[in-house]
Amino acid sequence: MRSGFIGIIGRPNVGKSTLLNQMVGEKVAITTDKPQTTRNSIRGIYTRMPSVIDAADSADAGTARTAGGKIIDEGCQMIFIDTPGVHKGRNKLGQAMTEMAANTLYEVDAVIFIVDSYSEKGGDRYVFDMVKACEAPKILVINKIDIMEPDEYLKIYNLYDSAGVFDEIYGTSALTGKNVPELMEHLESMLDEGPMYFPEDMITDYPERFLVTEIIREKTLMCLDEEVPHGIAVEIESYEETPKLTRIGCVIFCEKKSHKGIIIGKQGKKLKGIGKAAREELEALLGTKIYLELWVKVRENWRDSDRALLEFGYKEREQ
Ligand SMILES: Nc1nc2c(ncn2[C@@H]2O[C@H](COP(=O)(O)OP(=O)(O)OP(=O)(O)O)[C@@H](O)[C@H]2O)c(=O)[nH]1
Ligand SMILES: [Mg+2]
Repeated sequence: MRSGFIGIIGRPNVGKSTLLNQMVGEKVAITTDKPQTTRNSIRGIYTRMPSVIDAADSADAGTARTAGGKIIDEGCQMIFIDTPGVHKGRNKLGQAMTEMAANTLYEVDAVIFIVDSYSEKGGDRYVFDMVKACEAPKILVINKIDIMEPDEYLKIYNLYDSAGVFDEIYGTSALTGKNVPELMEHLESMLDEGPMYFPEDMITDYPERFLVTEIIREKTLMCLDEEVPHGIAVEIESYEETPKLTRIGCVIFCEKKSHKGIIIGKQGKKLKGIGKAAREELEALLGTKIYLELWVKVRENWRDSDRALLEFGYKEREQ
């Protein structure tokens, strides 16, 4: 089987997490229209088991055989690593996020650099230089072709093609799936023979509790505008599993008192909506009935607090 780790890197909001979900075929990472949604490196696993046909069905002898059968597909496991959007961090959270993305580049067998618009300088240039410096083979993905003018696509293509850094360039729509199978086929061809790192039915390696806080954060971000989303974090206060029901209590943190009011909404309506949407999705994803209780608390400037970053899982403890 071919196997390996593939990093997905780019500026915020270009569609990294949407592409990850499309390639894995399940929702592994949350996605929103707000930049800087992803705050951790998130692994999504695609596995295609080897397939063998019976000796009895195999007409031509002498070809590659396993015990009694002819291999028709040697199988593949690709572990995709979605990363936080690279940006100029104005606080410790932003710096930790960009660091996480940069570190991923050094632990993968291939890199997908993803862009969604034409820009020669600024942030795209910065990420491009990061990607260029890493040793793994690289693919450029020009995403959102479903809403991109052909002229812009061509400009992006020419800009990066002339750089001579990428093995291949794909135009995709991570949203509709256009050209994603072709991209995956190419990625597979870039990987060497390797072990199966994860069991066949595993699509991610993060714990259920992480999924819970992420889904709540997604639903919260979705109903907020502008400044508020960046200061949102979700923490589990209680988690109790019984055979019939999982009871979960979570705190949504924000940075300002005025934000708290916005999240709760008139007569608590907004918070209720967040809770309902999160509960419904979690019940579907976890396959169990859920009782979800949410509170909103203010924690000023938590994005500049090392302690808060550790507590919320946005920074790893130094060894
Ligand atoms: N039209 C269109 N929209 C897309 C496509 N891919 C992603 N989007 C949208 O772009 C927005 C951002 O997508 P994400 O997948 O969250 O982007 P990201 O790069 O992971 O963003 P960060 O985690 O913030 O760095 C969402 O609203 C997606 O629905 C695409 O191919 N076409
Ligand atoms: Mg993302």
